[in-house]
Amino acid sequence: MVRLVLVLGDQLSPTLSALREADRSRDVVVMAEVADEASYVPHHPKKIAFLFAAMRKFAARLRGDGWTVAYTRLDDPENAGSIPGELLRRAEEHGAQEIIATEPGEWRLISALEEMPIPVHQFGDDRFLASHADFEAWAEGRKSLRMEYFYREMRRRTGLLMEGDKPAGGKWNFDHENRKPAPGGVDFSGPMSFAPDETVEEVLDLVARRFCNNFGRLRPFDFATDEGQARRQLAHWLKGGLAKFGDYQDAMLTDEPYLYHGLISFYMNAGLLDPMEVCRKVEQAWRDGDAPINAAEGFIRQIIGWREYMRGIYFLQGPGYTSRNALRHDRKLPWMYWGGETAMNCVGTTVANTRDHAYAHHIQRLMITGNFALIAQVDPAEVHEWYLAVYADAYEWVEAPNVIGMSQFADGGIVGSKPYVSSGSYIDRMSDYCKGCAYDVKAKTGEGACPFNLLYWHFLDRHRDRFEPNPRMAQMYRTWDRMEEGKRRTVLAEAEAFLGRMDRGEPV
Ligand code: FAD
Ligand code: DLZ
Ligand code: SF4
Repeated sequence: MVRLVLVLGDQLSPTLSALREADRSRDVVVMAEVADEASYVPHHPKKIAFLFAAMRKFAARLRGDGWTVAYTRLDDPENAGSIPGELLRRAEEHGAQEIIATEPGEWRLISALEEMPIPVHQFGDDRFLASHADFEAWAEGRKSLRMEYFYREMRRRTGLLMEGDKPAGGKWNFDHENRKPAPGGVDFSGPMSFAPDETVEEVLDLVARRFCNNFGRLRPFDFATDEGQARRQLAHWLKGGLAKFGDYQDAMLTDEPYLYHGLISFYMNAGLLDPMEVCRKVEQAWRDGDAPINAAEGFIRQIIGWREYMRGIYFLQGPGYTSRNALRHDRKLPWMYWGGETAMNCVGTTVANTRDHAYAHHIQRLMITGNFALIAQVDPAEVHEWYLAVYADAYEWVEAPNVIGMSQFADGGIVGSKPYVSSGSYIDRMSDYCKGCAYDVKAKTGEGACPFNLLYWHFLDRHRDRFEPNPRMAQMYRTWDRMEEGKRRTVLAEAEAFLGRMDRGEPV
């Protein structure tokens, strides 16, 4: 009896567990561009175009490998509009009574598959190193789930950067060497540019027609859209970007949206690149003397540490995680996140990068847009929706723990031991944004004072009961308390006035 094999838009890997379980001589692969997936948040047009183009090319590849593929385009008149709808339609068409799938990366779709009237066998997604059972076993009985300990276990398990049972270079973590401020210039050309071929052009026309009101620029579009191109992008970055990745990981520059970052999360998350293969290549570059240990270790930590850890947290915490709001923040996301006017150069630049490229690098996401939303006390559910929509690498399994947990502290401290908040001086140290800003980063109060300086203290003051006992934050409260009382009152009043203007929709 024929079975259907579901392959989702972020499951474009030839070694996918569902494909391994299937029989290519009789089973039918189902792939579908559907309105439900394309609109559950207002995705950036580049994200939709990337996925549809990569899906179409992957379907062609599977056909070339001898699979029967039932592929539905968004504009097909018989398109049922959802993944379950398409599966039912195809099951009837092919007389299938059983479906094989690899577990999706969002609870929403896992439940939809569980509720199907035909049996769906969901196999684990073993493109990740740690299964749910592995992560649960690691988390069992621990008082706190800090990434660092999980990461060490992953190093031992994979053997990456290990010398026997000791970490290469004598230390597990070289993070303190990875915080250099912004360099004067960047001697890496950034990601490769892939001219759209016929398949990509067709998709770009479709996306331009159907998603023209979504936030984000569709063209120019130059992403890789198949495995070969993604591998070329990886090779290009290994050669030109990796060596300085560690040093300038936390730096930000107005005219350099990519610095030394890899731009490979789009491709790994969609299945075009295998994370372990990426890590092995990075390790080899270090062994060959082409990259220092702080770059190789820093990068591998992001993948086998943070990336795996975030997924573990998402599945461990369950479907309710995205509605956590431990700090009870309830402000609406300001219009400037959707391209509205702002005089804050750091926020304006990060949002403009996001609009143009469906990308911002980690420290922009964490310390600019994330930091501002947190100290402005924005509802984390709104922040979560924004991040899920605007970045081409965003799927809930990785976005939610980064936003709800790491960035907004809305999970009450599962991912982070303290909130990632800063005043303007951190941004000034790590970027060139303040030089071109209408606000004065050195001014703590008064006309033109940097809003980060006001909101930082306002946030800490509001949450004193929660954060003062935290030894890692005690120093911040001591500094606040040393400030003269009148000045403290001015800071709080000016912060309130700023938030009032922002809430009224005035440009800030
Ligand atoms: P590089 O800087 O070159 O890093 C290498 C790789 O490490 C990335 O490709 C990524 O796979 C991995 N990585 C690094 N940090 C993390 C992390 N914190 N969590 C998971 N993987 C990590 N990453 C996503 O893939 N999807 C998201 O939706 C996403 N949302 C984020 C939201 C916030 C608020 C923050 C602070 C971070 C988020 N990240 C997300 C993590 C990180 O910002 C991106 O993975 C990274 O910017 C991707 O660009 P890159 O490939 O150039 O990364
Ligand atoms: C993100 C996305 C979009 C925009 N469109 C589709 C689609 O039309 N068809 C599809 O199979 N997958 C799409 N995806 C990816 C899914 O939303 C993703 O598989 C789930 O969110 C689970 O990670
Ligand atoms: Fe951002 Fe403040 Fe610097 Fe302006 S002065 S760029 S608002 S940190």
